[in-house]
Amino acid sequence: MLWELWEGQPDHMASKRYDPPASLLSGRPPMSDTPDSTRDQQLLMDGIYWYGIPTLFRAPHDADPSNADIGLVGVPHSTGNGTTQRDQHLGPRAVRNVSAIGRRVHNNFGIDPWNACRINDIGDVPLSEGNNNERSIEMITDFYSKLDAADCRPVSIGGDHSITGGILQALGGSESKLTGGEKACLLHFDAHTDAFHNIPHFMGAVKSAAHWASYLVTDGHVDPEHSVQVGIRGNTRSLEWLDPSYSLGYEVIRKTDYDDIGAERVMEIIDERIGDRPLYITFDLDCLDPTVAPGVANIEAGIEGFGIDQVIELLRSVRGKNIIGGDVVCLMPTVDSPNQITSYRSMAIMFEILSLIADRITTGTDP
Ligand SMILES: [Mn+2]
Repeated sequence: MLWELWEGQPDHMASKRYDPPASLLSGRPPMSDTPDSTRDQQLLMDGIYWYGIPTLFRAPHDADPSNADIGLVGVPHSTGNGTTQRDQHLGPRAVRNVSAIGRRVHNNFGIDPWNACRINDIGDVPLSEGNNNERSIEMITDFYSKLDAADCRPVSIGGDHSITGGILQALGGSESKLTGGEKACLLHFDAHTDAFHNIPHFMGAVKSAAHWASYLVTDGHVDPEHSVQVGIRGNTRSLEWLDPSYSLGYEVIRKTDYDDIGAERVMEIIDERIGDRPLYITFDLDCLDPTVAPGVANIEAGIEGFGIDQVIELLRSVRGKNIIGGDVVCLMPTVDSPNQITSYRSMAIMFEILSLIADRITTGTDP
């Protein structure tokens, strides 16, 4: 099929090197100014994942957050997990390798996010002390403070879930520009609550992947009363494992609750809970069923997880809300299937989140 496309191209395809237009570097290719053949060539090549420089979604790389409305960021961090599931720092590179194919329009919203606003690949957070989790969380916070100061909304790929703690220490609370000094509300997709505070550390990691949803509340960065944890499931070590979430004030919708009450009611709860407060979306891939997303850390196999359509529906239900950013975490490329399906799932979720933000910017309701 692809070969037929090439066969049908004029001779110059065979004789000329493909030169991406300089305009691609700005992220705004002037399609209408170019001959159709050049445009088609560009679209063809840009959609091939193995071609070219593997930035996230083939977005222009620009480390200055003041040049972007939405900043795509990699957070190659894995020592916050506390267990031996340490390959999560390979997540950003794995998504970079496939995400060119995700540079698409959003048919459901009827928008082209890439032309609706400025979306750049800001790069990876440099974590030169990666084996020191606490220092790394500080460095993540410093990095995102610069995005917050520049009104740049981050959509990030981790990394283990401890990165969300570092990110929201910058994005939520009295110092935050993106929230206007308010705490952030969370829409938290996960098989686990990550709200443990009855133990001081998780195998040495203090601001760990198991603690972030707790200390962000007690330190004043997250508003639990207007946040929702959804998709929680699994056979746990303690029958009281949800108590920390309840005592902090979170709404918890287990996967079995979702099955019982249905998607419509869940979306109503999310809407009522969050309203139009500043919202941050954090998406742990382990909320998906292992057959849907096999390459995750801390896999939960005993209860069926979400399908991809179910989480996409829930994500789209917050369309129009004031989303200050989001992340996708816990990708384990080293245990993914050979066709890298979990990296593609990560790309798909990132695309939904960035499209939600671009849609709000496009419709002019962004504050
Ligand atoms: Mn989890």
